[in-house]
Amino acid sequence: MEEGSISDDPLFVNPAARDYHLLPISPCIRSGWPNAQMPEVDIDLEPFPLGRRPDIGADQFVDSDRDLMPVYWEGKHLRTIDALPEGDFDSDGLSNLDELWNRCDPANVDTDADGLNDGFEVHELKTNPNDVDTDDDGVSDGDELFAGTDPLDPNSLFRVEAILPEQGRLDFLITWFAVPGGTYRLHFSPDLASWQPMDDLIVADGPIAAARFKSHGTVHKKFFRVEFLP
Ligand SMILES: [Ca+2]
Ligand SMILES: [Ca+2]
Ligand SMILES: [Ca+2]
Ligand SMILES: [Ca+2]
Repeated sequence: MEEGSISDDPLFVNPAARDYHLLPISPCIRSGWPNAQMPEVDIDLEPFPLGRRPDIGADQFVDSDRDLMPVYWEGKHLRTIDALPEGDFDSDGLSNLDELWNRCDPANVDTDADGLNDGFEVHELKTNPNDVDTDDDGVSDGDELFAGTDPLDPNSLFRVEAILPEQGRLDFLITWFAVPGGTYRLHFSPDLASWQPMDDLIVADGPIAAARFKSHGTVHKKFFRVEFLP
């Protein structure tokens, strides 16, 4: 590998949000070619260093108060460079420094807008505070918490499992993935526009719950949905 080049993850602050600044542990820091022709300032108008190797790329990691939070990041999010790493500017339970490590916004209590505070996601739920659906199963972390499913397990989610016709398609048995002990209600619609809740509440006694729908032969199309009652 040529001097001044690396093949490691450059560890940008938040590439998903197009923030290509360097994290404090980025391998780019002080790995630039020492004799490179450098511009006078980087993307934050901070000067390139004199007398030492520069950082690779368009950002020079500058942390003049040595609190591990780069100066540009403190200025951009906290409007000061005097924020303390152990402080919690937005009072969301996640320290300013941990906001940086977790690619969060230190001035926003719920960076990924899934209804759960950054600190609660990191410290309690162990979900990614910068990913609305940590296990990529199509249901947000917040909705999974609400429905009682595991936001870290893509096989654990609240959805209908099967709709089984009975009695020559007059009746149907609807089954869904449930939380044992959870309470549910089946809704029926002939047209996906008007929905009719069934009278009976169903309490799941295992991971699969079921309800039977009797149409008495009066409707042709049938749609179902299941409501979770917290
Ligand atoms: Ca915080
Ligand atoms: Ca935050
Ligand atoms: Ca969140
Ligand atoms: Ca999920």
